[in-house]
Amino acid sequence: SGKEIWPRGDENVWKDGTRAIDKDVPDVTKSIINHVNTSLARQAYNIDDMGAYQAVALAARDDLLINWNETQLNYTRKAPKRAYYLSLEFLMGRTLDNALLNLGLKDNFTQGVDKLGFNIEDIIDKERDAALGNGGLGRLAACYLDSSASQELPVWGYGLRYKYGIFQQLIAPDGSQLEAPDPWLEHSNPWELPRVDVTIDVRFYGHAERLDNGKAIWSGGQEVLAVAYDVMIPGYHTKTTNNLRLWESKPKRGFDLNSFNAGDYEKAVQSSNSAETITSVLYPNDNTMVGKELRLKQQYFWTAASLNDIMRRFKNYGKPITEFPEYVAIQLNDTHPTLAIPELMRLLVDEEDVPWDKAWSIVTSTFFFTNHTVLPEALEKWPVPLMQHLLPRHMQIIFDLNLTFLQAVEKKFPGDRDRLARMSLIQEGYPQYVRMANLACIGSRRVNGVAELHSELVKTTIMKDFVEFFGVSKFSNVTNGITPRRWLDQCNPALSTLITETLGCTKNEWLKDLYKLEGLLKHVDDPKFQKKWAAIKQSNKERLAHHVEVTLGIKINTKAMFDVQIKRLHEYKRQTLNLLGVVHRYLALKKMTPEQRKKINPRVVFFAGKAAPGYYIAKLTIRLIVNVARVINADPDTKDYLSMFFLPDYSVTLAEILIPASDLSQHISTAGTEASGTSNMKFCLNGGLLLGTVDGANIEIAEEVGDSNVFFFGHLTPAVEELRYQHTYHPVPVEEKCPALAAVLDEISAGRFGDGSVYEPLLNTIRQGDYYLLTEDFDSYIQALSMVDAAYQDRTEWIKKSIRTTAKMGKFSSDRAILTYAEEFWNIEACKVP
Ligand code: B1H
Repeated sequence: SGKEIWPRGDENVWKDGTRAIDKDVPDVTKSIINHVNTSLARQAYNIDDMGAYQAVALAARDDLLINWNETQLNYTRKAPKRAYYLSLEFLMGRTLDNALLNLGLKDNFTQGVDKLGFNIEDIIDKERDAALGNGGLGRLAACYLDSSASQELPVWGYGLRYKYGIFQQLIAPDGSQLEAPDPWLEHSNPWELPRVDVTIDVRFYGHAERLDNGKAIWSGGQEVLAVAYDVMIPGYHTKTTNNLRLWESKPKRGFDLNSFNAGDYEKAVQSSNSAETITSVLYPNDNTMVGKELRLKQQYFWTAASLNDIMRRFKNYGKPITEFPEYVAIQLNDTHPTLAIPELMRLLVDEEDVPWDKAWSIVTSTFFFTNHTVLPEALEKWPVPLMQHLLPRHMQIIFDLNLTFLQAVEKKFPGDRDRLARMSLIQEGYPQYVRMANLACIGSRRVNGVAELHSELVKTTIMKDFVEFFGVSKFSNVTNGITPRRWLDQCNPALSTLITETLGCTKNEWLKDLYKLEGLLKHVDDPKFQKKWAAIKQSNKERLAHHVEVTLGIKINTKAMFDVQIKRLHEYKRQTLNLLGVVHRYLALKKMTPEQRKKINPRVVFFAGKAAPGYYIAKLTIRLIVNVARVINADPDTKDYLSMFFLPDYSVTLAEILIPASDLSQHISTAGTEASGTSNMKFCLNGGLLLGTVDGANIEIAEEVGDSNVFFFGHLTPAVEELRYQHTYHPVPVEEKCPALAAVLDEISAGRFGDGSVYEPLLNTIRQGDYYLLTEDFDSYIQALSMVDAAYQDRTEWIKKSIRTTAKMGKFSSDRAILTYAEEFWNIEACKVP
């Protein structure tokens, strides 16, 4: 006791005890059995798959923890510049399989588990997804964490520990979507470490009293506690194991003793309820802003806790506060964490006594902002009265920043009042609104979009004035990427093995340098290789068919072409276009003679995806898909040639089954609306061909794989605005504009797939206004589908296209993307664990 030098006691005893024990198969079984007996208090005589999963997870976790500790200690010792990825969503999926593969222990665990009488895949299947995200934005954050750790970069994620992730989707007997809560934490979660000692006080409401030189005191209101939960993020074949810190909200005092003693029990518990509500649920909207007060509370709670934590860690470095940006870079994943900007100003000015201008220069050297959408309905703006009430000090800071900023704009563009109104952080009106994208832009060092086309659109539309003010060099592009560990090695192990055998390098080498896939090109014409390639696709299709048979009780023809569209339901993504295309095909098949039909390649169309619970048209689309599928699948004339399925409750785990099984995937958004898309990359990496519009990352995929290996259709982005104008001011009836589409709509209205009147609101979005331009693109879509049919007739040529596609996907590794952020924005380097 009283010993100042750490470690206490005998250093060698500590060191000897601190090493990974799960190495060979006997170590693995010993560790699993130990966890069965001690952590779970069970025995060989009463352990089922679920228990085995828990014990195996704990055994794997032991190894992760050793690495995690070493990594964090190393960061503390070397004190490198660190980057922080602030995201309200982390769509992680399952962890066990990924952890075993990254640790290089999958084989030993497979054998160990086998010796104990279990099957590793059954055990893996017991895990629930961590689904703390809506779609692409959340999954991108998860891929970036995997790549950061794999590249040994000192990067932490910060997010919220929602008690309920994205809702569970059920399909009612009438075909409508129902939502149920996702209680993912019901069974204990072995992948998180509660840090009851790491807590931060977060204030809401109260009042802000101005002092001189820009400072203020914020007091009163309500304080809640943020408690840290740490999630280990292992890199692939490296010791580096990074951290994802998720905050949970707790009441600061369990009971208000005054109210309690006065006999008002309910009031005493109420304050604790409202504190706990903050992190209770993920808002289920993708690409849409819903201005709920609780959502704003989530955003502040999370950014305040994260920034305070980051500040505390920076202070441990013992450097002067002015050097903050030399040690800290913070990436804002869309505008959701924009409050971090006024929050850092508040910390610096009010608590660290930094002069206002110096504080602003620290802030604007620290933050980086990624925009993920140009859709107007997704741009965040918050009512000033709401923000005033909830965050009075931050509202002051925003007004003060706005004044200085607009003065600078006025100086550069004298007398341009319209420009001032457009660029202001405040949108005038009753009420006024705070424009979060404007604030994120002026508070950040760099602003980027997520694919070439999207980044151009950011510069020419929503950020046009800001480009003119700051200069174009502040704005750039980082095309999204995906991790090839999860999205090839883990979800498609047979293909991964074939690739390794073929490339003549280790799996580790090509998974960390994905451009090596180009080595497959030499083998495109080798019939033996083609045969192996095709056999793997076939067995993945059978795996999917098996899954569908088990979950839906339906048998699928695995010789058919598997045509897949899986993504959040949204009008701009145009699932309706695909659906109407299927109906068109169905009607054509019905008109054929049995002889004619025999020449048709059978096709199975898969849909999956969730609709935001309040998005009426998206939910109606699901209902129509389900009911059209019922009719088509039951029709004896056509069912051998065309069938269609809506797979409920789309998730990361379901994607891992669907993607390797697809022959064709559809990414058919109205040009200019899908910022990037990332599943397009996943399908192509797994040798599925792409049918899409000239939008988002589809364009760059085509650039890589060559136009002859993708199927493009539809109008281009520059035409969209003009066409929309025509639809608004010079509408032409669908019957005239696109008779083929009109015929399809009429069949639906006439009740061919159940009561047509139910679907009128959906059909009317096309008949009137047609904002997403289905009538403009339908004919070329149908044409593209026949090109797909023609191409599929020549199976060898199709397989060659498939191989070429995989071979040219190197660019789309999230390692490339994260290294771009690290080198061009954050200025951080790899920090290797010795
Ligand atoms: C994307 C979102 C998004 N863009 C608001 N924007 C949300 C906006 O809960 N909210 O309020 C949630 C999500 N998500 C997606 O990001 C794009 O649509 C994709 O094209 C892109 O690939 C993905 C990752 O960059």
